[in-house]
Amino acid sequence: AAANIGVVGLAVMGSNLARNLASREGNTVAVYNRSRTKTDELIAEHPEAGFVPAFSYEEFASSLSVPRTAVIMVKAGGPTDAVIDELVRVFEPGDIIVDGGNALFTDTIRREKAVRDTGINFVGMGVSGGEEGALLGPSLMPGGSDESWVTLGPILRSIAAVAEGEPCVTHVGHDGAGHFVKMVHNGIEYADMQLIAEAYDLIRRGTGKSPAEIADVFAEWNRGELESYLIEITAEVLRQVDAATGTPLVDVILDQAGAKGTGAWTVQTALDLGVPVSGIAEATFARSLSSHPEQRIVSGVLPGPAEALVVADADAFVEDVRLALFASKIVAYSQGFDEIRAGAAQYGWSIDLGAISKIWRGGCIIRAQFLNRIADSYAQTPDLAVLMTAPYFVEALGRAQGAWRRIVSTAADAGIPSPAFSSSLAYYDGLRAKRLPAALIQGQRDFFGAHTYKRIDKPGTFHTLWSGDRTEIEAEDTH
Ligand code: NBP
Repeated sequence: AAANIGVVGLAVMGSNLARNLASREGNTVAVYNRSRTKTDELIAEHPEAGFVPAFSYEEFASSLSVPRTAVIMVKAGGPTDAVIDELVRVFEPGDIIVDGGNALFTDTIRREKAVRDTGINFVGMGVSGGEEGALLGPSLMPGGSDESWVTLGPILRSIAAVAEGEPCVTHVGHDGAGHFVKMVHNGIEYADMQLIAEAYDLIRRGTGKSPAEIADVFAEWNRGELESYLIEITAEVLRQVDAATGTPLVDVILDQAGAKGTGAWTVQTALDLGVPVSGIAEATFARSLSSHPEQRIVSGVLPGPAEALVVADADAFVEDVRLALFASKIVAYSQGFDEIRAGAAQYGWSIDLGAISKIWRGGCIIRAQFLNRIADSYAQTPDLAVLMTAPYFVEALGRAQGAWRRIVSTAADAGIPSPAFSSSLAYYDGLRAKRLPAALIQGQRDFFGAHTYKRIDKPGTFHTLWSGDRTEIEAEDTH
């Protein structure tokens, strides 16, 4: 038993995570992959890592010191179940199995329960930052038991990204909490990317700036309150020139966005929880719309506005777009944190929302300055019901809302789709509204289904006899 930690699954994520682990003082890493070639290659290419290779699950188990700790990095779904079954067969009570793949949190809840019955600990862990993060320092979101965290905590802290002196890892909560939070992270990432894409599109169509000029705009934004990895890489992508054609790369990339499904999971889960995550939903649907060429009517069948967009003052317009982006981004994060709060309540997890914002400051795709403001907000008011009502965000939204409204209405007038900008603004105004037309919906529901309604002026539940004399009666509160 020479190794203190093992990795199963040596594709790009697993091999990089294994190398990251091996580079830390005190770690000896056992490695196993279903097909032998990946193991052989890793060992040959990285002799400095001192890996302990195993070629069967039995050999893998016996190469690990007790309690055995192994991180699975294989394809999510069936492959993960297959590996868990094998590890459960060769591991013993007290050992720890960590799934670092992109599992759906309900699968993690199921697996944790099943594995727990054997006395082995199971930890579902969200890993963000892609292959580079896995190698150099990811943001890690482990769930699982308190007992496993005692062993795992120091190891994970040593390999995680560091932001402002703090490792980007925290024990998120029990069973599926880590994968839940990773899922929402990805949902927020979808919203952030869509918002940036809408900003780019508006600037390009509104001012006629070239992609390289817009790259300069994003580089400038990255020096202010929007500073983030996604803004930074946006500038890089916009500046890239296609070697074959000499045109901006963004102009030769097919405009159909792919997705691996975590955005959809975030939205599906939010629907189940009854949490409006409209920014994330619009971002997910915008990718779907883009990737259905047979439905995209580009031949002028559907009429658009007669007038093209004319922007009189390009600098003022760009600043308006920046503020609209910032405000919409606040909404997207606020909705995402709201979903985590609701998920925690539903599944009985105790999740420190401030700690989550801190572990996203480094290593992961949505890393941003802005997350410090979220951490500050939860430090001030831990049970904040709506993140964006914290003083910092109220000030920012107040400063941005005029520009936000101008941009959404300009986009609508010009026929430029801005689903994430406009739905975020609608959400914002929905939260602000003193009275919502939900009252009318309750009236309609009572009319066709006797679903009853409550009144603003007295307690109780009521029904109007719509098909009778239309008097109101007091009703049982059954709906
Ligand atoms: P893949 O998701 O491409 O999975 C390939 C690995 O799964 C190989 O090691 C393969 O072994 C193994 N595997 C399969 Br497929 N079926 C197996 C089975 N039945 N038993 C044992 N092993 C099996 O690898 P990846 O891109 O490195 O991602 C690993 C995990 O990390 C995934 O869950 C992914 O969603 C997650 N993740 C990825 C990223 C990213 O940026 N790529 C970021 C965060 C998380 P073989 O070599 O024998 O075929």
